[in-house]
Amino acid sequence: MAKVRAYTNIALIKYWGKSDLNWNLPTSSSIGLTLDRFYTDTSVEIDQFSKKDFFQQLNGQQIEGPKISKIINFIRNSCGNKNFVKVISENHVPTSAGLASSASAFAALTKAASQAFGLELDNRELSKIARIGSGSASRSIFGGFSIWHKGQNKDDSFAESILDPVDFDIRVIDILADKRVKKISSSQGMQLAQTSPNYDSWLKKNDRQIDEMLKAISDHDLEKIGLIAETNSASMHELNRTAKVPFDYFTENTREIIAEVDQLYKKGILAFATVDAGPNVKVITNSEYQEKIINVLKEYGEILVQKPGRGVANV
Ligand code: 2P0
Repeated sequence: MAKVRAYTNIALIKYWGKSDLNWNLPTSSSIGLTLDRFYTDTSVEIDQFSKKDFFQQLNGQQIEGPKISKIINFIRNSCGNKNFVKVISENHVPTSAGLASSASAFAALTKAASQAFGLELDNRELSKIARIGSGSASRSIFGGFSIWHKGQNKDDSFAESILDPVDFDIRVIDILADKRVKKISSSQGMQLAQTSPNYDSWLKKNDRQIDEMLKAISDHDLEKIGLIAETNSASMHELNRTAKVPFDYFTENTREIIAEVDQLYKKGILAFATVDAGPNVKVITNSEYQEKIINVLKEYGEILVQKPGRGVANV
């Protein structure tokens, strides 16, 4: 039996579109930062006597059966072992608050399943398999900053480490202002966004921002990292508003919190807002400014502060 823990990651340069639905190939490369508070523990055990796979989610959250099967079948086929497995998974991610658990869930499942089947895969190979379950999971294989290269085909779309451990001061503050589950899943949202007339120009801008972000990380320049991430997030949400069927993850709270973050930055506080496929804002900052930011934003909801986290590992 193999048991693995993987953490969630936040996208600084977002993945927001697919070029191949079956292999989950993205239209652009993306950059993430793995964090240290939310994680998934998954165990996989070969059951020689079972006639089918068994999946269990310990904390009552929904099981994404077809996607789990896709990963298990891929690993089973690649090692020629026909046995069935028992998968037990526990998410320590507040999914009801719109925080994504799929990145940590599929990263943990991929490493645990490959170990259970006796495969010794490096992190690059693991990231390709995790990607099939959920794109952002490819980045959660790694700790700290990582990049998921879009690639051309299923074999060269992988993630790799940029900087781990992170040797400078960076914090991500989650404001859990809106606890409703998102109405439009990431996969649906991306498909709609790809109908925007601005999609091609968004892709070109993303390519430029990848290079700018890599430089900002290598320079340890928190302000540049924050400014690029903020612009990148804003343009992802603008795409959604210009889709053929327009939609918006933002709520009134989202807009108010972003306005507060802008005001803080104008007062000289390093604070930058980024929003994923839900209404909740995450603020990029450092330990020097975190208390000032929390003081302003705590009226909007529960606050959680995260630091850079580790890549997949056995527990
Ligand atoms: C990201 N998101 O880069 C982007 C930014 C949300 C906004 O990847 O369809 O669960 O399973 O590959 O990875 C969340 O979507 O999507 C996501 P699928 P995933 O983190």
